[in-house]
Amino acid sequence: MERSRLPITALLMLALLPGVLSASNISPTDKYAWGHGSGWHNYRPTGGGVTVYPDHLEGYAWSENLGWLRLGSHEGGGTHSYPNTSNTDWGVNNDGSGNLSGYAWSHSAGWINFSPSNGGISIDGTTGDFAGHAWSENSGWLRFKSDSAPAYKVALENAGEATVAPFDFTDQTDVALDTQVTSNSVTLSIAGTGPAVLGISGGEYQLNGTGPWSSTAGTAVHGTQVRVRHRSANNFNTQVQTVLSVGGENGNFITTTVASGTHYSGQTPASGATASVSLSGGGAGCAFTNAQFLPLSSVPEPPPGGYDFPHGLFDFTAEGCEAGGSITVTITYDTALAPNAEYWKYGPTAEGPDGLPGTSDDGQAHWYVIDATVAGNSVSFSIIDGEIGDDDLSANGVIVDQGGPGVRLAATIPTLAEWARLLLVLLLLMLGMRALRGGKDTAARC
Ligand SMILES: [Ca+2]
Ligand SMILES: [Ca+2]
Ligand SMILES: [Ca+2]
Repeated sequence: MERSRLPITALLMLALLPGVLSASNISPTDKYAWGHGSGWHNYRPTGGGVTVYPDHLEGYAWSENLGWLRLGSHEGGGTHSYPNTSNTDWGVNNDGSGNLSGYAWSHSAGWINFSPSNGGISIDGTTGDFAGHAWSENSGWLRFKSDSAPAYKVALENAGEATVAPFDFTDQTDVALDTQVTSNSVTLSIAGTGPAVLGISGGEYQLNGTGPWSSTAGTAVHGTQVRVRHRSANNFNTQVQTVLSVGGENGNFITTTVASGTHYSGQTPASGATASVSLSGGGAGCAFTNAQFLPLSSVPEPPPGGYDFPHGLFDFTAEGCEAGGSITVTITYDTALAPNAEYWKYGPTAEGPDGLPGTSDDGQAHWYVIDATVAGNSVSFSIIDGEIGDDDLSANGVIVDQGGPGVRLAATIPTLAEWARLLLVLLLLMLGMRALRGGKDTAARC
């Protein structure tokens, strides 16, 4: 770099007092370096101040004897690196581990080299302390730390803490149900010397596009790329959110599933096996807007005794149907249904539990059976909008239902031991009756 061409431009820049400056991250107390030929150098002076970024330094220090020292030609923070090849791109760089290099400029002292032969400046990643010597061509060595009296140093404020720039992930809509969805990748901007602590809820994260996916805490440094993923909801128009926290900043990733569909599959609550459901009829736009398998406990009344519900209940809402139209729902389970299975529903009916119109229980919810066809693993039933089986009791293009196949349990068959006990009781009864008859005979003879 041709140093001889530099001073004029630099002089012009230094002729102006520092203008709008980003807040210095130098300690308000540990802010002095010492120059044998130039006295104290204040790295956080009033009206100036130096800011250390993970890749560069910028801002102004003040020397009583030399005036303003500028740490780099760039201002405004962000990501920056000084090539130090011309009179417009000079400054002090940070290699990300606290090792400084490049040139600062002082009108009085000329170029100040931060990585000279036999010297050099580094910032401790834990304590934030600067250490070492820089070299000024006009005023000699500048020392940044001394432990002997008078002890002094330049140090970072809040060393070890990281300041993370706000970030977010792009949310996604109309995603498929129950599917792994991966977010866009975000490059983290982190100031400060320490790594930022990273945490996640509701998903997993991956660093730099190749590492393992993790759901436990970790750390990130400036420039780390991160993306997150989660499984989308297994219902229509339903959100799932992942929140990634990095050093106190949160970014969220929200997916919303498609609004409706005529097919659904999910795990049944009783067995955990997957069952699939399809809807047909009801007109072109008629589709599930809610679909889920639920346990029996999801309804407020237990099902009738003597029935087993091996697959729990299927709960759905179909919308966009023709008013008064008929839909057919077919549920296919992983195993064959008992041939005597009936499709039980829990919900309100026009006539209520007593089955009679015009009585006080009309419209009340209860358990009842609707017509259904059982074939192998499948059960199929039809519901007319507003008729029996439609919980909203209204021909409004919406059909609401929850129910499931109930299988009548076989009557209990006595075991062999129970049979033996029954025979014994019968025998005793017979003997008792004979004894009674014998007594009567005796009495008659007397
Ligand atoms: Ca977001
Ligand atoms: Ca009634
Ligand atoms: Ca309806």
